[in-house]
Amino acid sequence: MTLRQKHGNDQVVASDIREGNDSLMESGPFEILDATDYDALEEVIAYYDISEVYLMAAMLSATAEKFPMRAWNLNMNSLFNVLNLGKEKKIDTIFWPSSIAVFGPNTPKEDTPQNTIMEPSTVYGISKQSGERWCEYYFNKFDVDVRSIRYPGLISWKTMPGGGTTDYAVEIYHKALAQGEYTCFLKEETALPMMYMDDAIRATLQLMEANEENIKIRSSYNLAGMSFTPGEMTKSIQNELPNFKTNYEPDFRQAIADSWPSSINDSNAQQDWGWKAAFDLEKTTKEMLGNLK
Ligand code: AKB
Repeated sequence: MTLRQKHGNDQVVASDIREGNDSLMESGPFEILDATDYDALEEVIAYYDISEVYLMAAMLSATAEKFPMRAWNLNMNSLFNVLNLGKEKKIDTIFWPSSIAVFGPNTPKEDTPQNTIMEPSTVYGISKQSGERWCEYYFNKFDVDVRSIRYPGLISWKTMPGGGTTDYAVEIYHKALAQGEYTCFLKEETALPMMYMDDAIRATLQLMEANEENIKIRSSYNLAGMSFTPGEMTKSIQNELPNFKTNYEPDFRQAIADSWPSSINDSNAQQDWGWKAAFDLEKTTKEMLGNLK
């Protein structure tokens, strides 16, 4: 939707394996498309004369643990399809999201640097780490202009979370308004890197609009927004809803969260393309509750 505002509704073709929400369907072209189907992708690219692709399809951390092979197929083969279209010069530029999930239990947890130990212990993390290697390989070998960001947990009021470990940070706002109480699947003190959707979109477009020579990292850029715990998020909601209460019942996702950083160092993104986050926890809570109400 932001790309449509910037470039015009008909300049941005949305797609998915099922129909999108009304505003997406009514505001511009939409294609039912399986990103793992190379021929179908190539056909849509040729039909609309597409020059730039944002490949957002992926199975996230929690669901991927349940369906490892389907996750690997989706996360890897959709990427190879798009990278190969870039190699054949059928498209000019690619955006592909990586994640904080590329980091693992041996990674420095605080202020995690851009280049460090990366031994992810989840299917999702392994697929994103592999994807980063392939992005850099296609850039070095075939001059494919692919750009990537390691998204923290993203928080939006427009879209329900999609099977990840940071999903609690969205669910909690819906439950706070609907029931005044939420049962969190992570421990109260589990600090994780997070970002409000507006910041994530602004960062993605800033990276894609940056001059090619400024893009020094062709695997994926660390990106920081904010870092907080479920306990801190509960306090920020209680500032608006004093009677709100969170219970804590950690499940299998706790082990995933424990293998991830608490905070991210994004000095490269700041230096190379001028990134600076705008949303902290307090501002995010006001935005989320304000819009969900
Ligand atoms: C997940 O929790 O799996 C995602 C992510 C951090 O990439 N939200």
